[in-house]
Amino acid sequence: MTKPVLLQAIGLLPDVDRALAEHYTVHRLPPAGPERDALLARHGHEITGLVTSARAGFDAALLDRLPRLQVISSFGVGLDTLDVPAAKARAIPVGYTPDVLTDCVADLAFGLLLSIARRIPEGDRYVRAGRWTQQPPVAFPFGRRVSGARLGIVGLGRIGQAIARRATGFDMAVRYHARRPAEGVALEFAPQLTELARWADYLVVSTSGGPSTRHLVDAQVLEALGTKGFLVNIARGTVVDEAALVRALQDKRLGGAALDVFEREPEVPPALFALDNVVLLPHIASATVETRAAMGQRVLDNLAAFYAGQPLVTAA
Ligand code: 8YV
Repeated sequence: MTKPVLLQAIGLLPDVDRALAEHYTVHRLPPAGPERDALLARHGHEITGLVTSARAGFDAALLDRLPRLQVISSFGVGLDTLDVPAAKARAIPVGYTPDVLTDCVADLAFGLLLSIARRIPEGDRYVRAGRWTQQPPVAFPFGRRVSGARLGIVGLGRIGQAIARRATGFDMAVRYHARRPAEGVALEFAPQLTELARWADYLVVSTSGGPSTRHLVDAQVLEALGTKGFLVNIARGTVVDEAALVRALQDKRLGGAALDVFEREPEVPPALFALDNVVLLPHIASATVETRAAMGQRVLDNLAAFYAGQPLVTAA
């Protein structure tokens, strides 16, 4: 039997790439330019499956170059870089990897929350720089309490709910803001995000990205969060008005921020590098050995299901 022909837009994990190469004929998509055009001109009409990721995405222009495309399998839960409507218009199912990463992303939200509140990275820098033993001594500043504090969650999908569950272990009061109240959830719903920010000690962003949430956390929301409040973002950089956030942090009008994602990542505003009231991570919320392996397996399982004539395990 001939193997189905795939286009792979991005390398995933060595094991997953090996499994793809074993079960399929794989063409790697070169970066935009003449090489890509040549590959698509030569092989575009053979390709029936596209492997991509939340980072690499796909657009309608690429689909136009793949006239026999039947299935897409994406590594990641985010859909903001995937033109799902364009795929739906062509009746192409889009697989993605929700659920398997929920716990690790929620764990990292708490890691960031504790890091900024208790000044953990700053304390690490203080010890390494020898400031603990310095004479005369330089006192390490106090952090802020997490247990029993008020947590506002922006977006109460799977990840937001997992963050809320973790908050119960810290005896936190939890409220959330979303487009509409979540069904079967006992938490208090905040229809106005600025009101939630005014109330909260910690505001964690866990909503999806894309045009509908762009700059949802704007200057007004940051002002409402104020010097008593901390912003944590494990969702998408685009949800926060980054320029307004940088200004608020520089002017000390916000307690602090802990960020795994950025508007133009991997570019991070250099103004943030000099500030102690911010914790910066390189988009690692799902990056554990276990979770990345599970995400890779789901990419394979979604493809295998499709080529066996079954519905995808998880389709967008
Ligand atoms: C990954 C993510 O970094 O799942 C997502 O949407 O943003 C992360 O888990 C990403 O999928 C890697 O491409």
